[in-house]
Amino acid sequence: KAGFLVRKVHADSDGKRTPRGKRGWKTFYAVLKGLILYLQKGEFRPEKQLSHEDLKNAVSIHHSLAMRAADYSKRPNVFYLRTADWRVYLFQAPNAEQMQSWITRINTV
Ligand code: I3P
Repeated sequence: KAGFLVRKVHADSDGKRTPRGKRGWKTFYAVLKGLILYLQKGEFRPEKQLSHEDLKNAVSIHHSLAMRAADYSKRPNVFYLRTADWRVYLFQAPNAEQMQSWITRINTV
């Protein structure tokens, strides 16, 4: 599965609140391959090599949980992703259908 997602980092590993200055929304082209959610910045080209930064942004979804962010109302179609090491991300999908599709795919790998 692949598509554009806008990401906000809410908590770093061990659940520590991500500090100010690192909490802004950023657009990525997301590709879910196996247990890794790759997040590529900039224009997407299938043949493009993943940059060092792309690899740093990759998220392991092994033992992670995705769920609709029912308590977050500033933007529509937002879901939480909580990873095994207690990072918390918010992801905004382009529409409700895409949001549900990402949640289902992440939770059923
Ligand atoms: C953050 C940025 C986010 C905002 C966040 C800010 O600033 O403005 O958009 O979240 O608020 O800290 P920065 O880019 O300097 O990290 P919202 O869009 O959800 O308001 P927060 O600290 O209350 O999460």
